[in-house]
Amino acid sequence: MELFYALTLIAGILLAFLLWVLIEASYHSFKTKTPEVDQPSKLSFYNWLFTMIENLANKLARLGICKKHILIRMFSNGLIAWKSSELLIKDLHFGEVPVRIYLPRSPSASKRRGVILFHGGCGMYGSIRSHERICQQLAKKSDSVVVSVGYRLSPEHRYPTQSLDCINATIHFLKTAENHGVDPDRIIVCGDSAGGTFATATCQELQNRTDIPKIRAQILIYPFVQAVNLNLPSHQKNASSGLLSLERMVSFTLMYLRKDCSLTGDILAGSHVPESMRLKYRKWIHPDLIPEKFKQDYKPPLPASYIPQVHEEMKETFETRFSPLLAEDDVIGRLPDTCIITCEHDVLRDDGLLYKKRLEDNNVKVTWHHIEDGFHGVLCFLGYGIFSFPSASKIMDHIVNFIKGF
Ligand SMILES: *[C@@H]1O[C@H](CO)[C@@H](O)[C@H](O)[C@H]1NC(C)=O
Ligand SMILES: *[C@@H]1O[C@H](CO)[C@@H](O)[C@H](O)[C@H]1NC(C)=O
Ligand SMILES: CC(=O)N[C@H]1CO[C@H](CO)[C@@H](O)[C@@H]1O
Repeated sequence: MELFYALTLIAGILLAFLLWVLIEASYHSFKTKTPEVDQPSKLSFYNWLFTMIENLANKLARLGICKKHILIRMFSNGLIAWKSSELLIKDLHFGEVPVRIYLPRSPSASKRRGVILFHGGCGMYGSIRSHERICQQLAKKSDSVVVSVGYRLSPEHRYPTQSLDCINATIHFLKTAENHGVDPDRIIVCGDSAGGTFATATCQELQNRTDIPKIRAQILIYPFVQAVNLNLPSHQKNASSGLLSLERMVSFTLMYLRKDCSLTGDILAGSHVPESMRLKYRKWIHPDLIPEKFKQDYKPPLPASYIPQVHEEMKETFETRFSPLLAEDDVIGRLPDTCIITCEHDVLRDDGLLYKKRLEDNNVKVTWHHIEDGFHGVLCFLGYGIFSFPSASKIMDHIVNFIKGF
């Protein structure tokens, strides 16, 4: 009998706890605006769900039950996907790095293209599993061999382990492509969000290597490319819409670098950037470089007060591995043909626009698609049927068309 009472009590406490989390999450999500995306109520629901999980994760972390990123990681992995019968799917290691390779089963007269994909998730979330549907569709629709890279995640593995794993896996693929029926001269790197950062950082770092084939092209889907200015028009306008609010982005960035989240306010204000750097990077990162049609309602922010300790703490954000937009012109100009996807409802929209401009100014061939009703992270819903969004399929079609050009 006593056991019964004890169990009821525990169940009661758990229920009350869940209810409390639910109410608090709903309160928060009512404060956020719903953008004019395709299917806004669906996005609101996901935003509510994500906020709820984040709150629960925060509470469990405070109670010392489990670290915050563990629960969010479980959520970001999504549901297990069916394996397509048109593909041969194998788990391998490229060097030390776990990868999953997707090989079309249909015979091919010649060697196929290869696509190496780095999943997004701020370097802390996402996995081979979270991008299973994306990779399967990519392999089938573009008739290419796709390699999904399971790089090690932060905070367990400190920055820049993620980049290094991506680079190592890419080198391995370039060297052993023929073993997988892939033409080593037709290998394309691809990534969404932070995966886009790793993709372009990989292209930058490998550009002068003469011992491996050259990367043929890069596909950057709403990439993160700089943390110098977090007051660009897209940061300002969409600060609290979609799944990635500006605050969430900055706090994830801090968690990724294993810094104290209390720095969020200072970073948002730009206190980590000394005046000399602000002037140096003005020619690459400035609202003046954003086309007029993307700047309605933009208000120049108040000048930030520079705090040397914050700069010291945030030094990594000025490395090109972290902010590839800060690479010099001679590096940018050597990058391969590029496809950039930007979404209108995305705090990182202007990162994509500024990187596009830099590439074009340095004579790199750029194919750009802007998804008017898209939001950050939308591609991760691909393949979930009625739970997905039309703009996810649009992005897939654009990248498949781009890949088919090689
Ligand atoms: C990357 O590859 C090099 C050379 O094969 C190896 O020495 C290094 O340990 C690898 N690094 C990682 C992070 O796996
Ligand atoms: C590649 O070589 C060029 C020419 O020497 C140089 O300007 C550029 O900085 C090099 N890129 C990297 C990533 O080292
Ligand atoms: C919710 C919100 O404000 N969304 C806006 C994001 O930014 C674009 C333009 O920069 C607007 O069109 C959206 O309405």
